Amino acid sequence: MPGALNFTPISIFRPNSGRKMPINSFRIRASTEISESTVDSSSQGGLNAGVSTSNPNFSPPPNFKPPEPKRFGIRPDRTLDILGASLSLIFRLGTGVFADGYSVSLVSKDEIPSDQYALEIAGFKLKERSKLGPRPENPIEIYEFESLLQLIGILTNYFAPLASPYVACNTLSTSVVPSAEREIVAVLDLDVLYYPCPRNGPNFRPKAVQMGGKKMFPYMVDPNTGVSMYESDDIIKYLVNKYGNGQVPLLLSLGLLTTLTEGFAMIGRMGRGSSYTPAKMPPKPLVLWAYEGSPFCKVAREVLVELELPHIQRSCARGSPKRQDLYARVGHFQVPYLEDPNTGVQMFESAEIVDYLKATYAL
Ligand SMILES: N[C@@H](CCC(=O)N[C@@H](CS)C(=O)NCC(=O)O)C(=O)O
Repeated sequence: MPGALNFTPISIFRPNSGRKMPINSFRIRASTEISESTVDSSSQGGLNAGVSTSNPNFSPPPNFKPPEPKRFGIRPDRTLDILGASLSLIFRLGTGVFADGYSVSLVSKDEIPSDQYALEIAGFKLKERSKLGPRPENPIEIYEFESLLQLIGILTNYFAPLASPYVACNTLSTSVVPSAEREIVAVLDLDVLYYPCPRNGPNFRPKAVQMGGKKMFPYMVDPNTGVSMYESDDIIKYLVNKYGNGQVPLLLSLGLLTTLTEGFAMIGRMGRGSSYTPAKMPPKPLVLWAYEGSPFCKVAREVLVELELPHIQRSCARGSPKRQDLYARVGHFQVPYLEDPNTGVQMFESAEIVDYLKATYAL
């Protein structure tokens, strides 16, 4: 049966101003320098490297058993967390939920073979597509953390001159808005090696300062080109020019409105993912299949950041072809999905992922 319903979302993209990459971006040697310190370099560069191996120094909690996946299910003790994390869906109008050029049609069940991923709704299946740009060979590397305080600081700086005419006027951009760059990563369907830099984090925060020369986050390194830079705005423009169609999503280019809506979206999480919880540093980055728009993924990722655990995010927003990769491998698609090459654990379910990470790594 042909598509009973076709839906292409209203374009939230608009051409950017055509500005090239910022001229003040500079080049550094990326991954090799980082790997010297804490993370096993052999695990970098290959996304699936070491996923099924484990390290004798790291083991899952006693009697650990991966939980059964429950799609869209919320563990009762986590309801408030998921509701809080869902605020971004409202304030950010779904930015970070759909991959670039997303379109969908509702088709009959037998139009999509059972070995192909497709979400089933009321006896129909969703046929989802996207139009993606050139793919980077190695994951982009980003040093960052969630910072509600940082955002409050930006807004205070912005509004202070309105209250006092004697204070110099500030301009506002999405420059250091922490979640903006995560949204573009989902839209462009990029895999990213995150180096979390929570407040008081002893490892990657000083490393980023050493590499880039400034105590500022996010800080991005593209090991494919050797380019590195600060400032969400510049990172976003660089990524859409290099790995997208050159157009910055409208909701990421609205200046004050972007900052305000990102801020409101973060309020629901009350500063989670911003401060360091002492933890063991594993030799290999964990792998999290996730995307920014998912509240379930958000709560899992926050804990990775708090514990300062380096992780590769395999982005798989709606329309991502990587959904099929996970489906083919595991026989089920659901995110978040965690692969820990340090213990050999592979698991679904956000609440249990949070418990697992704390039990395995927190000191
Ligand atoms: N009980 C799961 C729910 C996870 C979930 O339902 N995730 C959604 C994304 S927000 C998903 O993977 N949906 C499957 C699909 O879109 O095909 C958890 O807490 O992790």
